[in-house]
Amino acid sequence: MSSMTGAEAMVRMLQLHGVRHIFGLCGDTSLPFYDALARLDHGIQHILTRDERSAAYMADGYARVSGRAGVCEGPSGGGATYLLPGIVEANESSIAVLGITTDISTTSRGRYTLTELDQEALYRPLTKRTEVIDRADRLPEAVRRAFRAMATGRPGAAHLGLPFDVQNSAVPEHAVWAEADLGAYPARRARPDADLIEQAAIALTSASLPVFVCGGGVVIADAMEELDGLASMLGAPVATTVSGRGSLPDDHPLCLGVVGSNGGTPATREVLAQADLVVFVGCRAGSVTTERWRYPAQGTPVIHIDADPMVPGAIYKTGIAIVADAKLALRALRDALMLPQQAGGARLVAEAKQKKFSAFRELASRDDVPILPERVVATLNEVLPRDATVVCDPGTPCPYFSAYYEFREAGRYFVSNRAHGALGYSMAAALGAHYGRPHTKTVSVMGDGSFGFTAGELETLVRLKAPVMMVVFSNSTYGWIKAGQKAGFDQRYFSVDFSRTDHARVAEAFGVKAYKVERTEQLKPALVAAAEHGGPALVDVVAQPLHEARAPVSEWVA
Ligand SMILES: Cc1ncc(C[n+]2csc(CCOP(=O)(O)OP(=O)(O)O)c2C)c(N)n1
Repeated sequence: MSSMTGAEAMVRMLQLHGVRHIFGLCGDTSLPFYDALARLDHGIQHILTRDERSAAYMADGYARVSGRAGVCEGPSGGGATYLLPGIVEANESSIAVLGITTDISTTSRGRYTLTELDQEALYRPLTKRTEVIDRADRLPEAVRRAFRAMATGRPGAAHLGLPFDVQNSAVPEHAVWAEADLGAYPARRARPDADLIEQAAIALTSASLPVFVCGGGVVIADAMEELDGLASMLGAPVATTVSGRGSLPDDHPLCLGVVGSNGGTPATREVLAQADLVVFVGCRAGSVTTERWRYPAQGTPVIHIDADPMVPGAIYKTGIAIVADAKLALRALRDALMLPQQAGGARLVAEAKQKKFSAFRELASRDDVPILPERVVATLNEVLPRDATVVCDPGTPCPYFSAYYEFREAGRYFVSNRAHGALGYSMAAALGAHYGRPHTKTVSVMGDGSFGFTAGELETLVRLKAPVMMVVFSNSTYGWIKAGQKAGFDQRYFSVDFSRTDHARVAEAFGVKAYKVERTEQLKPALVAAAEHGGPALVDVVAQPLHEARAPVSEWVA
């Protein structure tokens, strides 16, 4: 019987699932795995990172824009703990990410071996599936289980632990096979119940103003066309969560934009408040989207479509709960509707947008120093190509780009880590997104707090010559928290300010093309030059601090 090593089998199993990129960082327990990657012919590019947190964010960014599982890896001990933030973000955001951590030998357990920890216990609450592979002959089925867990039902993250001795043990070749459909997600989609679709179609036809609230699930399920068809037939406004941006293009007459406390505005909230039927699609209706469960008001009739059976009914009394894939459910609903309705959504959407954008445009036209965030968003919107992907960190970027950046394509062109909102996500996620969609422009927008978390990856961007553009809102404070102290704690500012860093000079020292912008007349030329630069480029914008800005944020505590 012919065989290969566990490390070789892992490489082959990834290859068979269509993996083309692995983001990771080396360690002693990973040596056999790295050696297999070095020796075998597999077509997988290994992207060496400077921090495992970044590796996981890269895998996440890659998976979000490509619809394929993202893979990251790190060694035992510190590598396993550093990979966690990205794994949990992906899991809670329903993104298929596989984290591989190598581990000490099974025979060294319990002997105070350097880096020993219970990896399964560590990853269990944070993933759909975790497994430390104790027997090499079971490695292929463990990898298949991980891909099945990531791609089916509600997608999410999985973890595999790969002990050192297992990497060197024999795996029979006949066990090494994969079901290639599991490399993309969602796979094996659940169809909706026909009776519930009929009931929902009746409810939609009877409502005078149905309003959709779409979460990330619509784009994940690639249900944009079906949503457009259904909403257009009804004349119903389509609101989204932050992660749901791209469910419709922003210039669609029914696209209301973001609702909720982070990126929602009074004008978008007013439309939602008028709904006599709310249809949540691929959306958890969590604290941010519903402004702490207040909009829509409790008691509003609700239809909820979600792949996860635990979601509908969690927050709102739900008349019709459809547990199914968003694409299949929306298509079935559209087919079940007999005649086009006219809910007048387009007029309401146009009025709301007029209100929302008139205040924005006034601020965006000002030449204030420090530069207003509105000016940065508006100028980037002018400068970037229509299919650019914008990856935003928390702080100033997320609410501003959620509310005001106009994405003209349907699909995943806006990426933000909305499950946990950890600082320092966007630079790495943007690099991953670049590999997921290499022929379009990718932009990371961060606060200076986030820059401090992730600056080491500037070297990665330079080494890879990745044409990722970065914009830093430099305000020398953890502005979001300062804004919370202003709004809820009587302006008792405590331990939120830090000193100003010259981010452009830091970036230059790494070899990044960089621009420092302090006045509005410098802004557009710098953004144009950075966007056109063929390698990594950073624009450091000295910006109005968030606590002084008119941010589209209704609650600073989510
Ligand atoms: C890892 C992590 N720690 C703490 C927080 C809490 N937090 C949310 S926003 C924020 C401030 C962000 O500061 P910065 O990146 O400078 O952006 P600004 O708000 O100033 O625009 C902090 C500390 C977080 N989101 N992530």
